[in-house]
Amino acid sequence: MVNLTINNVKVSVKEDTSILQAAKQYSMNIPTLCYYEDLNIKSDCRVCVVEIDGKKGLTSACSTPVREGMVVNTNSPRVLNARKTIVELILSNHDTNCTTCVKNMKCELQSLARNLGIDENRFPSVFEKCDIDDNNPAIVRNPNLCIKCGRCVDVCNNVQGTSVLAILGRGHETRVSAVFDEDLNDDFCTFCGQCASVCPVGAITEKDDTDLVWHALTDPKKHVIVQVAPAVRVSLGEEVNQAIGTIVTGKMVTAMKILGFDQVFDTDFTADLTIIEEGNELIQRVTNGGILPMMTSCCPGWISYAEQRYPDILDHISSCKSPQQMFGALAKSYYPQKAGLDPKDVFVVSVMPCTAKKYEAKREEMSVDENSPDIDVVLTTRELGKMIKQMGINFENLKETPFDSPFGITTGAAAIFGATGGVMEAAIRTVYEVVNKKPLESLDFKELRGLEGIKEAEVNLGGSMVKVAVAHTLSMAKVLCDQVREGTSPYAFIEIMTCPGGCIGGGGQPYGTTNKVRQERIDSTYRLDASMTLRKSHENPEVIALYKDFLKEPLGELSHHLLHTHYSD
Ligand code: HC0
Ligand code: SF4
Repeated sequence: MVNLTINNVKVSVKEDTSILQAAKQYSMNIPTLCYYEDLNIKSDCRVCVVEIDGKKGLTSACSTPVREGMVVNTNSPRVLNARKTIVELILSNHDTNCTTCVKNMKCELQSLARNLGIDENRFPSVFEKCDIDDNNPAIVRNPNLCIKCGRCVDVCNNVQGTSVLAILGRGHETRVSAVFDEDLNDDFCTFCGQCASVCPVGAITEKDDTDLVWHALTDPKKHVIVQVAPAVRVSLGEEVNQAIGTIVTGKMVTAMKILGFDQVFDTDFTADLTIIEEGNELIQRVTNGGILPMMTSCCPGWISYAEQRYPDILDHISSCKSPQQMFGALAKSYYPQKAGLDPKDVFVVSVMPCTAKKYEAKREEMSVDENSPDIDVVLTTRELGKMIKQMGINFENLKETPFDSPFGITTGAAAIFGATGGVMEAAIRTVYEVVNKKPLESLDFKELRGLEGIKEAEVNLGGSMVKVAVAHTLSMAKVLCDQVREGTSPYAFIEIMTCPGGCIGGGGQPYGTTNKVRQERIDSTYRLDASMTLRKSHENPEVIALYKDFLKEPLGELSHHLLHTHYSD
Protein backbone atom coordinates (compact mmCIF):
# COMPACT_ATOMS: atom_id res chain seq x y z
CA MET A 1 0.00 0.00 0.00
CA VAL A 2 1.10 3.58 -0.60
CA ASN A 3 0.51 6.27 2.03
CA LEU A 4 0.04 9.90 1.06
CA THR A 5 -1.87 13.03 2.01
CA ILE A 6 -4.64 14.53 -0.12
CA ASN A 7 -6.17 17.80 1.03
CA ASN A 8 -4.88 17.24 4.62
CA VAL A 9 -6.43 13.74 4.71
CA LYS A 10 -4.06 10.79 5.23
CA VAL A 11 -4.91 8.12 2.67
CA SER A 12 -3.62 4.66 1.93
CA VAL A 13 -4.17 3.08 -1.51
CA LYS A 14 -2.83 0.27 -3.70
CA GLU A 15 0.33 0.81 -5.75
CA ASP A 16 -0.18 2.18 -9.26
CA THR A 17 -3.37 3.96 -8.27
CA SER A 18 -3.63 7.36 -9.93
CA ILE A 19 -4.04 10.47 -7.77
CA LEU A 20 -7.51 10.88 -9.31
CA GLN A 21 -8.57 7.37 -8.24
CA ALA A 22 -6.97 7.72 -4.80
CA ALA A 23 -8.88 10.94 -4.12
CA LYS A 24 -12.10 9.31 -5.36
CA GLN A 25 -11.66 6.37 -3.00
CA TYR A 26 -11.67 8.90 -0.16
CA SER A 27 -14.76 10.77 -1.44
CA MET A 28 -12.87 13.66 -3.04
CA ASN A 29 -13.80 14.00 -6.69
CA ILE A 30 -11.29 15.77 -8.90
CA PRO A 31 -13.13 17.11 -11.97
CA THR A 32 -12.17 15.94 -15.45
CA LEU A 33 -13.66 16.17 -18.92
CA CYS A 34 -11.69 13.47 -20.71
CA TYR A 35 -11.03 10.70 -18.17
CA TYR A 36 -13.70 7.96 -18.13
CA GLU A 37 -13.57 4.77 -16.14
CA ASP A 38 -13.08 1.79 -18.51
CA LEU A 39 -11.50 3.98 -21.22
CA ASN A 40 -7.89 4.69 -21.84
CA ILE A 41 -7.65 8.47 -22.16
CA LYS A 42 -5.33 10.44 -19.96
CA SER A 43 -4.26 14.03 -19.68
CA ASP A 44 -6.14 15.31 -22.73
CA CYS A 45 -8.24 18.04 -21.12
CA ARG A 46 -5.93 18.81 -18.16
CA VAL A 47 -8.91 19.87 -16.05
CA CYS A 48 -7.79 17.44 -13.33
CA VAL A 49 -4.58 19.34 -12.53
CA VAL A 50 -3.45 19.25 -8.89
CA GLU A 51 -0.58 20.72 -6.87
CA ILE A 52 2.05 18.38 -5.41
CA ASP A 53 4.30 19.67 -2.58
CA GLY A 54 7.82 20.23 -3.81
CA LYS A 55 6.85 20.23 -7.50
CA LYS A 56 6.98 23.44 -9.49
CA GLY A 57 4.30 22.92 -12.13
CA LEU A 58 0.81 21.49 -11.83
CA THR A 59 0.28 17.78 -12.50
CA SER A 60 -2.66 15.99 -14.08
CA ALA A 61 -4.19 13.66 -11.50
CA CYS A 62 -5.51 11.07 -13.97
CA SER A 63 -2.07 10.22 -15.39
CA THR A 64 0.08 10.48 -12.24
CA PRO A 65 0.41 7.47 -9.95
CA VAL A 66 0.57 7.97 -6.18
CA ARG A 67 3.96 7.91 -4.41
CA GLU A 68 4.82 7.24 -0.76
CA GLY A 69 4.72 10.44 1.30
CA MET A 70 3.23 12.57 -1.50
CA VAL A 71 1.30 15.65 -0.37
CA VAL A 72 -1.42 16.65 -2.82
CA ASN A 73 -3.72 19.65 -2.93
CA THR A 74 -6.61 19.32 -5.37
CA ASN A 75 -8.15 22.73 -4.76
CA SER A 76 -5.41 25.30 -4.02
CA PRO A 77 -5.94 28.83 -5.46
CA ARG A 78 -3.33 28.05 -8.15
CA VAL A 79 -5.16 24.85 -9.10
CA LEU A 80 -8.56 26.52 -9.16
CA ASN A 81 -7.29 29.38 -11.28
CA ALA A 82 -5.66 26.99 -13.79
CA ARG A 83 -8.79 24.82 -13.93
CA LYS A 84 -11.01 27.84 -14.43
CA THR A 85 -8.75 29.15 -17.21
CA ILE A 86 -8.83 25.79 -19.03
CA VAL A 87 -12.63 25.64 -18.87
CA GLU A 88 -13.02 29.30 -19.94
CA LEU A 89 -10.80 28.63 -22.96
CA ILE A 90 -12.92 25.59 -23.89
CA LEU A 91 -16.08 27.70 -23.53
CA SER A 92 -14.64 30.47 -25.71
CA ASN A 93 -14.64 28.00 -28.61
CA HIS A 94 -18.00 26.36 -27.86
CA ASP A 95 -21.64 27.00 -28.71
CA THR A 96 -22.79 28.19 -25.28
CA ASN A 97 -26.49 28.31 -26.12
CA CYS A 98 -27.11 25.76 -23.37
CA THR A 99 -30.89 25.98 -23.12
CA THR A 100 -31.36 24.59 -26.63
CA CYS A 101 -28.75 21.86 -26.24
CA VAL A 102 -29.96 18.25 -25.95
CA LYS A 103 -27.58 17.76 -23.05
CA ASN A 104 -28.84 20.80 -21.09
CA MET A 105 -28.66 19.87 -17.36
CA LYS A 106 -26.81 16.64 -18.24
CA CYS A 107 -23.68 18.25 -19.66
CA GLU A 108 -20.41 17.68 -17.80
CA LEU A 109 -18.93 20.95 -19.14
CA GLN A 110 -21.98 22.94 -18.02
CA SER A 111 -21.91 21.54 -14.48
CA LEU A 112 -18.14 22.01 -14.23
CA ALA A 113 -18.45 25.67 -15.30
CA ARG A 114 -21.17 26.14 -12.70
CA ASN A 115 -19.10 24.46 -9.96
CA LEU A 116 -16.10 26.64 -10.82
CA GLY A 117 -18.27 29.77 -10.58
CA ILE A 118 -17.74 30.84 -14.19
CA ASP A 119 -20.42 33.52 -14.53
CA GLU A 120 -18.55 35.41 -17.19
CA ASN A 121 -15.81 34.30 -19.57
CA ARG A 122 -12.59 36.39 -19.43
CA PHE A 123 -11.70 35.28 -22.97
CA PRO A 124 -13.38 36.52 -26.15
CA SER A 125 -15.39 34.00 -28.17
CA VAL A 126 -13.60 32.48 -31.18
CA PHE A 127 -16.49 30.12 -31.88
CA GLU A 128 -17.41 29.58 -35.54
CA LYS A 129 -20.52 27.60 -36.37
CA CYS A 130 -20.14 24.54 -38.60
CA ASP A 131 -22.60 22.07 -40.11
CA ILE A 132 -24.27 19.41 -38.03
CA ASP A 133 -23.83 15.84 -39.35
CA ASP A 134 -27.25 14.21 -39.10
CA ASN A 135 -27.27 11.84 -42.07
CA ASN A 136 -26.77 8.80 -39.88
CA PRO A 137 -30.09 7.06 -39.03
CA ALA A 138 -29.22 6.78 -35.34
CA ILE A 139 -26.51 9.24 -34.33
CA VAL A 140 -26.20 13.03 -34.67
CA ARG A 141 -22.77 14.66 -34.52
CA ASN A 142 -22.69 18.34 -33.67
CA PRO A 143 -19.10 19.63 -34.01
CA ASN A 144 -20.16 22.98 -32.53
CA LEU A 145 -20.33 21.31 -29.13
CA CYS A 146 -17.26 19.10 -29.36
CA ILE A 147 -14.51 19.72 -26.78
CA LYS A 148 -12.07 17.24 -28.37
CA CYS A 149 -11.76 15.17 -25.21
CA GLY A 150 -11.20 12.01 -27.27
CA ARG A 151 -13.62 9.73 -25.37
CA CYS A 152 -15.70 8.89 -28.47
CA VAL A 153 -12.57 8.17 -30.50
CA ASP A 154 -11.24 5.87 -27.79
CA VAL A 155 -14.45 3.88 -27.41
CA CYS A 156 -14.94 3.58 -31.19
CA ASN A 157 -11.33 2.54 -31.83
CA ASN A 158 -10.37 0.52 -28.79
CA VAL A 159 -13.58 -0.94 -27.35
CA GLN A 160 -15.40 -1.50 -30.64
CA GLY A 161 -12.35 -1.72 -32.88
CA THR A 162 -14.40 0.05 -35.54
CA SER A 163 -12.10 3.09 -36.00
CA VAL A 164 -14.78 5.27 -37.53
CA LEU A 165 -13.91 8.38 -35.53
CA ALA A 166 -10.56 10.12 -35.42
CA ILE A 167 -8.94 13.31 -34.16
CA LEU A 168 -7.94 15.23 -37.28
CA GLY A 169 -5.95 18.42 -37.88
CA ARG A 170 -3.56 20.32 -35.62
CA GLY A 171 -3.64 23.36 -33.35
CA HIS A 172 -6.71 25.54 -33.91
CA GLU A 173 -7.78 23.13 -36.68
CA THR A 174 -7.98 20.11 -34.35
CA ARG A 175 -11.31 18.35 -34.66
CA VAL A 176 -13.03 15.04 -34.02
CA SER A 177 -14.56 13.68 -37.18
CA ALA A 178 -15.33 10.54 -39.09
CA VAL A 179 -12.13 9.50 -40.87
CA PHE A 180 -11.35 11.52 -44.04
CA ASP A 181 -13.81 14.15 -42.74
CA GLU A 182 -16.68 12.20 -44.25
CA ASP A 183 -20.21 12.03 -42.88
CA LEU A 184 -20.64 9.46 -40.13
CA ASN A 185 -23.05 7.59 -42.40
CA ASP A 186 -20.53 7.22 -45.22
CA ASP A 187 -18.16 5.20 -43.11
CA PHE A 188 -18.16 1.93 -41.25
CA CYS A 189 -20.35 3.18 -38.41
CA THR A 190 -22.33 0.36 -36.77
CA PHE A 191 -24.76 2.79 -35.07
CA CYS A 192 -23.84 1.33 -31.67
CA GLY A 193 -23.99 4.73 -29.95
CA GLN A 194 -21.13 3.97 -27.58
CA CYS A 195 -19.63 7.30 -28.68
CA ALA A 196 -22.82 9.09 -27.58
CA SER A 197 -22.83 7.18 -24.34
CA VAL A 198 -19.45 8.57 -23.23
CA CYS A 199 -19.60 12.07 -24.75
CA PRO A 200 -19.40 14.55 -21.85
CA VAL A 201 -21.25 17.25 -23.83
CA GLY A 202 -23.90 17.24 -26.58
CA ALA A 203 -21.48 16.68 -29.48
CA ILE A 204 -22.66 13.12 -30.24
CA THR A 205 -26.18 12.05 -29.31
CA GLU A 206 -28.89 9.74 -30.53
CA LYS A 207 -31.35 11.10 -33.07
CA ASP A 208 -34.15 12.48 -30.92
CA ASP A 209 -37.47 11.01 -32.11
CA THR A 210 -39.64 12.01 -29.16
CA ASP A 211 -41.55 14.61 -31.20
CA LEU A 212 -42.68 11.92 -33.65
CA VAL A 213 -44.13 9.92 -30.75
CA TRP A 214 -45.84 12.94 -29.14
CA HIS A 215 -47.37 13.67 -32.53
CA ALA A 216 -48.72 10.12 -32.93
CA LEU A 217 -50.05 10.08 -29.36
CA THR A 218 -52.14 13.17 -30.07
CA ASP A 219 -53.47 11.89 -33.40
CA PRO A 220 -57.00 10.52 -32.74
CA LYS A 221 -56.82 8.31 -35.86
CA LYS A 222 -53.77 6.42 -34.62
CA HIS A 223 -53.83 3.36 -32.35
CA VAL A 224 -50.42 3.74 -30.72
CA ILE A 225 -48.80 0.67 -29.17
CA VAL A 226 -45.40 0.36 -27.57
CA GLN A 227 -42.99 -2.51 -26.85
CA VAL A 228 -40.28 -2.30 -24.21
CA ALA A 229 -36.96 -4.17 -24.45
CA PRO A 230 -35.67 -6.44 -21.68
CA ALA A 231 -32.82 -4.12 -20.62
CA VAL A 232 -34.94 -1.00 -20.19
CA ARG A 233 -36.68 -2.14 -16.99
CA VAL A 234 -33.38 -2.37 -15.10
CA SER A 235 -32.05 1.00 -16.26
CA LEU A 236 -34.94 3.45 -16.77
CA GLY A 237 -34.93 4.04 -13.01
CA GLU A 238 -31.63 5.91 -13.34
CA GLU A 239 -33.39 8.48 -15.56
CA VAL A 240 -36.01 9.13 -12.89
CA ASN A 241 -33.89 9.32 -9.73
CA GLN A 242 -34.06 5.66 -8.71
CA ALA A 243 -30.99 3.75 -7.53
CA ILE A 244 -28.88 2.01 -10.19
CA GLY A 245 -30.31 -1.42 -11.00
CA THR A 246 -33.78 -0.74 -9.60
CA ILE A 247 -36.31 -2.98 -11.38
CA VAL A 248 -39.09 -0.61 -12.47
CA THR A 249 -41.24 -2.80 -14.77
CA GLY A 250 -44.69 -2.10 -13.28
CA LYS A 251 -44.18 1.64 -12.79
CA MET A 252 -42.74 1.93 -16.29
CA VAL A 253 -45.91 0.40 -17.76
CA THR A 254 -48.06 2.81 -15.71
CA ALA A 255 -45.96 5.77 -16.88
CA MET A 256 -46.44 4.74 -20.51
CA LYS A 257 -50.20 4.46 -20.01
CA ILE A 258 -50.15 8.02 -18.64
CA LEU A 259 -48.15 9.15 -21.67
CA GLY A 260 -51.10 7.95 -23.74
CA PHE A 261 -50.08 4.64 -25.32
CA ASP A 262 -53.13 2.50 -26.14
CA GLN A 263 -51.38 -0.78 -25.33
CA VAL A 264 -48.05 -1.46 -23.60
CA PHE A 265 -46.43 -4.73 -24.68
CA ASP A 266 -43.28 -6.58 -23.74
CA THR A 267 -40.41 -7.30 -26.17
CA ASP A 268 -39.63 -10.20 -23.82
CA PHE A 269 -42.57 -11.96 -25.47
CA THR A 270 -40.88 -11.92 -28.88
CA ALA A 271 -37.56 -12.74 -27.20
CA ASP A 272 -39.24 -16.01 -26.17
CA LEU A 273 -40.54 -16.39 -29.72
CA THR A 274 -37.01 -15.80 -31.07
CA ILE A 275 -35.72 -18.65 -28.92
CA ILE A 276 -38.30 -21.00 -30.41
CA GLU A 277 -37.44 -20.03 -33.99
CA GLU A 278 -33.67 -19.71 -33.48
CA GLY A 279 -33.49 -22.85 -31.33
CA ASN A 280 -35.25 -24.85 -34.03
CA GLU A 281 -32.98 -23.37 -36.68
CA LEU A 282 -29.96 -24.51 -34.67
CA ILE A 283 -31.37 -28.01 -34.22
CA GLN A 284 -32.05 -28.17 -37.96
CA ARG A 285 -28.53 -27.01 -38.84
CA VAL A 286 -26.94 -29.50 -36.43
CA THR A 287 -29.04 -32.47 -37.55
CA ASN A 288 -29.04 -31.72 -41.29
CA GLY A 289 -25.37 -30.83 -41.65
CA GLY A 290 -26.13 -27.12 -42.10
CA ILE A 291 -23.64 -24.26 -41.80
CA LEU A 292 -22.05 -24.09 -38.35
CA PRO A 293 -21.30 -22.34 -36.13
CA MET A 294 -24.61 -20.55 -36.20
CA MET A 295 -24.38 -16.97 -34.94
CA THR A 296 -27.11 -14.91 -33.27
CA SER A 297 -28.87 -12.24 -35.29
CA CYS A 298 -30.68 -10.07 -32.75
CA CYS A 299 -28.13 -7.27 -32.36
CA PRO A 300 -28.29 -4.75 -35.25
CA GLY A 301 -24.87 -3.21 -34.50
CA TRP A 302 -23.36 -6.67 -34.93
CA ILE A 303 -25.35 -7.31 -38.14
CA SER A 304 -24.15 -4.06 -39.65
CA TYR A 305 -20.54 -4.85 -38.58
CA ALA A 306 -20.78 -8.34 -40.13
CA GLU A 307 -22.24 -7.02 -43.38
CA GLN A 308 -19.46 -4.44 -43.69
CA ARG A 309 -16.45 -6.39 -42.47
CA TYR A 310 -17.30 -10.10 -42.68
CA PRO A 311 -19.53 -10.45 -45.77
CA ASP A 312 -18.05 -13.90 -46.34
CA ILE A 313 -19.54 -15.34 -43.12
CA LEU A 314 -23.11 -14.00 -43.40
CA ASP A 315 -24.42 -17.55 -43.97
CA HIS A 316 -23.44 -18.36 -40.41
CA ILE A 317 -25.87 -15.79 -39.02
CA SER A 318 -29.32 -17.05 -38.01
CA SER A 319 -32.05 -15.90 -40.38
CA CYS A 320 -34.27 -14.92 -37.42
CA LYS A 321 -35.28 -11.28 -37.19
CA SER A 322 -34.53 -9.68 -33.83
CA PRO A 323 -37.23 -9.70 -31.13
CA GLN A 324 -37.85 -6.00 -31.88
CA GLN A 325 -38.61 -6.80 -35.51
CA MET A 326 -40.54 -10.00 -34.79
CA PHE A 327 -42.74 -7.83 -32.60
CA GLY A 328 -43.06 -5.27 -35.40
CA ALA A 329 -44.09 -7.90 -37.94
CA LEU A 330 -46.75 -9.32 -35.60
CA ALA A 331 -47.90 -5.83 -34.61
CA LYS A 332 -48.72 -5.08 -38.27
CA SER A 333 -50.28 -8.48 -39.07
CA TYR A 334 -51.53 -10.72 -36.24
CA TYR A 335 -52.31 -7.92 -33.77
CA PRO A 336 -54.64 -5.80 -35.99
CA GLN A 337 -56.38 -9.01 -37.08
CA LYS A 338 -56.97 -10.00 -33.44
CA ALA A 339 -57.89 -6.47 -32.28
CA GLY A 340 -60.15 -5.70 -35.27
CA LEU A 341 -58.01 -2.79 -36.48
CA ASP A 342 -56.79 -1.62 -39.89
CA PRO A 343 -52.99 -2.21 -39.86
CA LYS A 344 -52.58 1.27 -41.37
CA ASP A 345 -53.94 2.82 -38.16
CA VAL A 346 -51.56 0.93 -35.88
CA PHE A 347 -48.53 3.03 -34.95
CA VAL A 348 -45.75 0.97 -33.39
CA VAL A 349 -43.17 2.44 -31.02
CA SER A 350 -40.21 0.57 -29.49
CA VAL A 351 -38.31 1.57 -26.39
CA MET A 352 -34.82 0.14 -26.63
CA PRO A 353 -31.53 0.52 -24.77
CA CYS A 354 -29.95 0.75 -28.19
CA THR A 355 -29.32 3.41 -30.84
CA ALA A 356 -28.72 0.84 -33.60
CA LYS A 357 -32.35 -0.31 -33.23
CA LYS A 358 -33.29 3.02 -34.90
CA TYR A 359 -31.28 1.88 -37.90
CA GLU A 360 -32.62 -1.69 -37.79
CA ALA A 361 -36.23 -0.46 -37.91
CA LYS A 362 -35.40 1.55 -41.06
CA ARG A 363 -33.89 -1.39 -42.97
CA GLU A 364 -36.05 -1.96 -46.03
CA GLU A 365 -36.59 -5.68 -45.42
CA MET A 366 -38.20 -4.87 -42.05
CA SER A 367 -41.68 -4.21 -43.43
CA VAL A 368 -44.68 -6.51 -43.80
CA ASP A 369 -46.26 -3.82 -45.96
CA GLU A 370 -43.53 -2.49 -48.22
CA ASN A 371 -44.95 1.03 -48.01
CA SER A 372 -44.55 1.39 -44.26
CA PRO A 373 -42.05 0.11 -41.71
CA ASP A 374 -43.15 -2.45 -39.11
CA ILE A 375 -41.72 -0.27 -36.35
CA ASP A 376 -42.66 3.37 -36.83
CA VAL A 377 -40.38 4.93 -34.20
CA VAL A 378 -37.63 3.67 -31.91
CA LEU A 379 -36.92 5.58 -28.71
CA THR A 380 -33.93 4.98 -26.45
CA THR A 381 -34.23 4.54 -22.68
CA ARG A 382 -32.99 8.13 -22.36
CA GLU A 383 -35.71 9.42 -24.69
CA LEU A 384 -38.42 7.60 -22.71
CA GLY A 385 -36.97 9.19 -19.54
CA LYS A 386 -37.21 12.58 -21.25
CA MET A 387 -40.89 12.05 -22.15
CA ILE A 388 -41.72 10.98 -18.59
CA LYS A 389 -40.11 14.18 -17.30
CA GLN A 390 -41.84 16.32 -19.95
CA MET A 391 -45.17 14.90 -18.79
CA GLY A 392 -44.36 15.82 -15.18
CA ILE A 393 -44.89 12.27 -13.91
CA ASN A 394 -43.83 11.61 -10.32
CA PHE A 395 -42.39 8.19 -11.16
CA GLU A 396 -41.54 7.09 -7.64
CA ASN A 397 -45.16 7.27 -6.47
CA LEU A 398 -46.70 5.43 -9.42
CA LYS A 399 -48.70 2.24 -8.90
CA GLU A 400 -47.60 -0.86 -10.82
CA THR A 401 -49.44 -2.10 -13.92
CA PRO A 402 -48.87 -5.40 -15.78
CA PHE A 403 -48.11 -5.51 -19.51
CA ASP A 404 -51.07 -5.91 -21.87
CA SER A 405 -52.04 -9.12 -23.63
CA PRO A 406 -51.44 -10.81 -26.15
CA PHE A 407 -47.73 -9.90 -25.88
CA GLY A 408 -47.52 -9.62 -22.12
CA ILE A 409 -46.71 -13.02 -20.62
CA THR A 410 -42.97 -13.67 -20.60
CA THR A 411 -40.31 -15.88 -19.03
CA GLY A 412 -37.04 -15.56 -17.16
CA ALA A 413 -35.25 -16.74 -20.29
CA ALA A 414 -36.41 -13.60 -22.09
CA ALA A 415 -35.60 -11.35 -19.13
CA ILE A 416 -31.90 -12.22 -19.38
CA PHE A 417 -31.63 -11.31 -23.09
CA GLY A 418 -30.41 -7.88 -22.04
CA ALA A 419 -27.20 -9.20 -20.45
CA THR A 420 -24.24 -10.57 -22.40
CA GLY A 421 -24.65 -14.37 -22.48
CA GLY A 422 -28.38 -14.15 -21.83
CA VAL A 423 -29.56 -15.08 -25.32
CA MET A 424 -27.25 -18.11 -25.30
CA GLU A 425 -28.42 -19.22 -21.85
CA ALA A 426 -32.06 -18.82 -22.89
CA ALA A 427 -31.43 -20.81 -26.08
CA ILE A 428 -29.68 -23.64 -24.23
CA ARG A 429 -32.58 -23.93 -21.76
CA THR A 430 -34.90 -24.66 -24.70
CA VAL A 431 -32.64 -26.53 -27.13
CA TYR A 432 -31.42 -28.91 -24.39
CA GLU A 433 -34.96 -29.88 -23.38
CA VAL A 434 -36.26 -30.19 -26.95
CA VAL A 435 -33.33 -32.35 -28.11
CA ASN A 436 -32.78 -34.46 -24.97
CA LYS A 437 -36.50 -34.70 -24.13
CA LYS A 438 -35.84 -34.29 -20.43
CA PRO A 439 -35.74 -31.28 -18.07
CA LEU A 440 -32.46 -29.47 -17.40
CA GLU A 441 -31.17 -30.10 -13.89
CA SER A 442 -29.96 -26.55 -13.40
CA LEU A 443 -31.18 -23.60 -15.44
CA ASP A 444 -28.28 -21.38 -14.47
CA PHE A 445 -25.28 -21.35 -16.81
CA LYS A 446 -22.97 -19.29 -14.62
CA GLU A 447 -20.01 -19.71 -17.01
CA LEU A 448 -21.94 -17.65 -19.59
CA ARG A 449 -22.59 -14.74 -17.19
CA GLY A 450 -20.50 -11.70 -16.33
CA LEU A 451 -18.30 -9.15 -18.06
CA GLU A 452 -15.51 -11.39 -19.37
CA GLY A 453 -14.97 -10.49 -23.07
CA ILE A 454 -15.41 -14.04 -24.42
CA LYS A 455 -17.13 -16.82 -22.46
CA GLU A 456 -17.74 -20.42 -23.41
CA ALA A 457 -19.67 -23.49 -22.24
CA GLU A 458 -20.31 -27.08 -23.25
CA VAL A 459 -23.73 -28.68 -23.51
CA ASN A 460 -24.75 -32.27 -24.02
CA LEU A 461 -27.09 -32.40 -27.01
CA GLY A 462 -28.35 -35.86 -27.88
CA GLY A 463 -25.30 -37.54 -26.40
CA SER A 464 -22.59 -35.36 -27.97
CA MET A 465 -20.90 -32.43 -26.26
CA VAL A 466 -21.41 -29.19 -28.14
CA LYS A 467 -19.35 -26.03 -27.53
CA VAL A 468 -20.91 -22.57 -27.49
CA ALA A 469 -19.36 -19.10 -27.11
CA VAL A 470 -20.47 -15.58 -26.23
CA ALA A 471 -18.73 -12.29 -27.08
CA HIS A 472 -19.58 -8.69 -26.29
CA THR A 473 -18.02 -5.58 -27.85
CA LEU A 474 -17.03 -5.69 -31.50
CA SER A 475 -13.33 -6.03 -30.73
CA MET A 476 -14.17 -9.33 -28.98
CA ALA A 477 -16.59 -10.31 -31.76
CA LYS A 478 -13.68 -9.92 -34.19
CA VAL A 479 -11.75 -12.70 -32.42
CA LEU A 480 -14.60 -15.18 -32.93
CA CYS A 481 -15.37 -13.95 -36.47
CA ASP A 482 -11.75 -14.45 -37.53
CA GLN A 483 -11.95 -18.06 -36.34
CA VAL A 484 -15.18 -18.59 -38.29
CA ARG A 485 -13.61 -17.02 -41.40
CA GLU A 486 -10.54 -19.24 -41.10
CA GLY A 487 -12.65 -22.37 -40.50
CA THR A 488 -11.09 -22.97 -37.07
CA SER A 489 -14.06 -22.12 -34.86
CA PRO A 490 -14.66 -24.96 -32.37
CA TYR A 491 -18.20 -23.78 -31.61
CA ALA A 492 -21.67 -24.82 -32.77
CA PHE A 493 -23.41 -21.63 -31.66
CA ILE A 494 -22.09 -18.11 -30.99
CA GLU A 495 -23.85 -15.14 -29.39
CA ILE A 496 -22.59 -11.69 -30.26
CA MET A 497 -23.70 -8.42 -28.72
CA THR A 498 -22.15 -5.14 -29.81
CA CYS A 499 -22.22 -3.18 -26.59
CA PRO A 500 -20.07 -3.78 -23.51
CA GLY A 501 -22.15 -5.91 -21.13
CA GLY A 502 -24.81 -6.55 -23.81
CA CYS A 503 -27.95 -4.45 -24.16
CA ILE A 504 -27.85 -3.34 -20.51
CA GLY A 505 -24.81 -1.33 -21.64
CA GLY A 506 -26.43 -0.13 -24.88
CA GLY A 507 -25.68 3.20 -26.49
CA GLY A 508 -29.13 4.54 -25.57
CA GLN A 509 -28.92 3.74 -21.86
CA PRO A 510 -28.72 6.39 -19.11
CA TYR A 511 -25.45 8.34 -19.09
CA GLY A 512 -22.66 7.32 -16.71
CA THR A 513 -22.63 3.65 -17.72
CA THR A 514 -19.42 2.10 -16.38
CA ASN A 515 -18.55 -1.54 -15.63
CA LYS A 516 -19.80 -1.08 -12.07
CA VAL A 517 -23.15 0.18 -13.37
CA ARG A 518 -23.28 -2.60 -15.99
CA GLN A 519 -22.75 -5.22 -13.29
CA GLU A 520 -25.59 -3.81 -11.17
CA ARG A 521 -27.98 -3.86 -14.13
CA ILE A 522 -26.85 -7.43 -14.92
CA ASP A 523 -27.41 -8.54 -11.31
CA SER A 524 -30.97 -7.14 -11.45
CA THR A 525 -31.56 -8.98 -14.71
CA TYR A 526 -30.68 -12.35 -13.16
CA ARG A 527 -32.69 -11.51 -10.02
CA LEU A 528 -35.65 -10.92 -12.28
CA ASP A 529 -35.11 -14.28 -13.99
CA ALA A 530 -34.82 -16.13 -10.67
CA SER A 531 -38.05 -14.53 -9.42
CA MET A 532 -40.19 -15.65 -12.35
CA THR A 533 -42.49 -18.66 -12.35
CA LEU A 534 -41.77 -19.45 -16.00
CA ARG A 535 -38.08 -19.52 -16.89
CA LYS A 536 -38.00 -21.31 -20.25
CA SER A 537 -39.21 -19.81 -23.53
CA HIS A 538 -40.92 -23.01 -24.74
CA GLU A 539 -43.16 -22.90 -21.66
CA ASN A 540 -44.56 -19.42 -22.43
CA PRO A 541 -48.34 -20.08 -22.80
CA GLU A 542 -48.93 -16.99 -24.98
CA VAL A 543 -46.19 -18.09 -27.37
CA ILE A 544 -47.71 -21.59 -27.49
CA ALA A 545 -51.11 -20.00 -28.22
CA LEU A 546 -49.61 -17.83 -30.98
CA TYR A 547 -48.36 -20.94 -32.78
CA LYS A 548 -51.70 -22.68 -32.30
CA ASP A 549 -53.84 -19.74 -33.48
CA PHE A 550 -51.65 -18.15 -36.10
CA LEU A 551 -48.10 -19.27 -36.92
CA LYS A 552 -48.88 -23.02 -36.80
CA GLU A 553 -45.29 -24.28 -36.45
CA PRO A 554 -41.72 -23.05 -35.84
CA LEU A 555 -39.90 -22.36 -39.12
CA GLY A 556 -43.23 -22.80 -40.94
CA GLU A 557 -44.36 -20.80 -43.96
CA LEU A 558 -45.82 -17.89 -42.01
CA SER A 559 -42.84 -17.77 -39.66
CA HIS A 560 -40.53 -17.54 -42.67
CA HIS A 561 -42.57 -14.74 -44.16
CA LEU A 562 -42.90 -12.70 -40.96
CA LEU A 563 -40.09 -13.63 -38.61
CA HIS A 564 -37.06 -14.37 -40.78
CA THR A 565 -34.87 -12.20 -42.98
CA HIS A 566 -31.66 -12.11 -45.03
CA TYR A 567 -28.46 -10.06 -44.99
CA SER A 568 -26.65 -8.23 -47.74
CA ASP A 569 -22.97 -7.56 -48.35
FE1 HC0 B 1 -31.66 -6.00 -26.70
FE2 HC0 B 1 -32.99 -7.73 -27.92
S1 HC0 B 1 -31.85 -8.17 -26.00
S2 HC0 B 1 -31.12 -6.75 -28.79
O1 HC0 B 1 -30.04 -5.93 -26.22
O2 HC0 B 1 -32.42 -10.36 -28.95
O3 HC0 B 1 -31.84 -3.29 -27.84
O4 HC0 B 1 -32.81 -5.19 -24.06
O5 HC0 B 1 -34.57 -5.58 -27.12
O6 HC0 B 1 -34.59 -7.02 -30.39
O7 HC0 B 1 -35.36 -8.99 -26.73
C1 HC0 B 1 -31.72 -4.28 -27.32
C2 HC0 B 1 -32.27 -5.43 -25.03
C3 HC0 B 1 -33.55 -6.13 -27.19
C4 HC0 B 1 -34.01 -7.34 -29.45
C5 HC0 B 1 -34.53 -8.51 -27.20
C6 HC0 B 1 -32.60 -9.33 -28.62
FE1 SF4 C 1 -18.10 4.36 -33.61
FE2 SF4 C 1 -20.36 3.17 -32.65
FE3 SF4 C 1 -20.09 5.84 -32.60
FE4 SF4 C 1 -20.45 4.59 -34.96
S1 SF4 C 1 -21.93 4.72 -33.27
S2 SF4 C 1 -18.98 6.24 -34.53
S3 SF4 C 1 -19.29 2.66 -34.58
S4 SF4 C 1 -18.81 4.34 -31.48
